[in-house]
Amino acid sequence: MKVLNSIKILSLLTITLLIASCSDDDNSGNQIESSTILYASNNSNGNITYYDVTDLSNISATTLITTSTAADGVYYEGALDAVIQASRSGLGLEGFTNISNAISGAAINADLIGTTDMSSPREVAVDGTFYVVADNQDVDGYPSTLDGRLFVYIRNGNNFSLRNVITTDFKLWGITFINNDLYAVVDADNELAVFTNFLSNTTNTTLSASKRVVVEGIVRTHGLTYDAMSDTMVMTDIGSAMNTQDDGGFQIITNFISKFNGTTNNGTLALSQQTRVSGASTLLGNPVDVAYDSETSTVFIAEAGNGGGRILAFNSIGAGGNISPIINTALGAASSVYLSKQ
Ligand SMILES: [Ca+2]
Ligand SMILES: [Ca+2]
Ligand SMILES: [Ca+2]
Repeated sequence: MKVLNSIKILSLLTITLLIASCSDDDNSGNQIESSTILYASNNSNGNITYYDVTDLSNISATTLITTSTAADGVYYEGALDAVIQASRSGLGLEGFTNISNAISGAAINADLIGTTDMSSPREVAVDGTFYVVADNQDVDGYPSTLDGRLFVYIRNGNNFSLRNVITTDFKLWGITFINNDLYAVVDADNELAVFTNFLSNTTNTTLSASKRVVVEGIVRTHGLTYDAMSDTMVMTDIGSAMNTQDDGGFQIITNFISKFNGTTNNGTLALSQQTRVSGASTLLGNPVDVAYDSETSTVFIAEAGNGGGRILAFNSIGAGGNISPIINTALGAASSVYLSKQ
């Protein structure tokens, strides 16, 4: 019996080894398998939801319970396996490490924390250990004078410390880095601004944009994202903030750097150089943030208004127009999205 058992174990071991070597063979020559994860924040309950969107026809959602009741500016830091968001109830950055190990429905505690300096934090843009947060609270008490603030934090270990605050002469919402330059939407308007070498401004100061261009076709922009691999910028258009259901859209700008650099300061980037998606079928009312996957040419949207809030995705965009989303999943008062390949 003992011999027989040994033979069974040996043959099982052989089969296991064979399976292992087979799967190794299957993987050799192919790309390492990776997951595509979309992180989302919301202003309905402040929890973090992430979606495995590796297979767009079979997405799964994980929700993690935070102590915040409203949040924006979600970001994923791979080195820490951490989700960071700007808490609109706590008025500071908060981060949650080892996020992949958390089980859906679990309450999570912030272990990346910092000072609570802000009034109305929105989008977060990250360059290395620098975290910049756009705050859209009126600065000087006069809403008629357009302004906003960019809070520059440095992450040191598990702590965010405020380095300096830049006051802008236009209203803020979405921001993103392209190398050393910080691009910002001009909220309540149809313009895109850039601050070149933004982080070289190390003191508390007031700063005008290095350049602003009108993005033709947009009524009121809010969110933006840039994909360096494909040199693609995507900007959202909320139309009227009062119409939460069907007057929104987004515009894709390919060969972005040359088009932006080729437009003069205060000049217009023509709609004919962009692809616009809008219309009732899109379910775009107030699309407040956007992410882009150039591998699958997929645009992901945080839609704050339509149906109470949704996460939407679009591909096969072609010439744009009134196309239907390929993903439409409810997320109350969705506020931001961030895409990560892992
Ligand atoms: Ca003001
Ligand atoms: Ca709208
Ligand atoms: Ca975002």
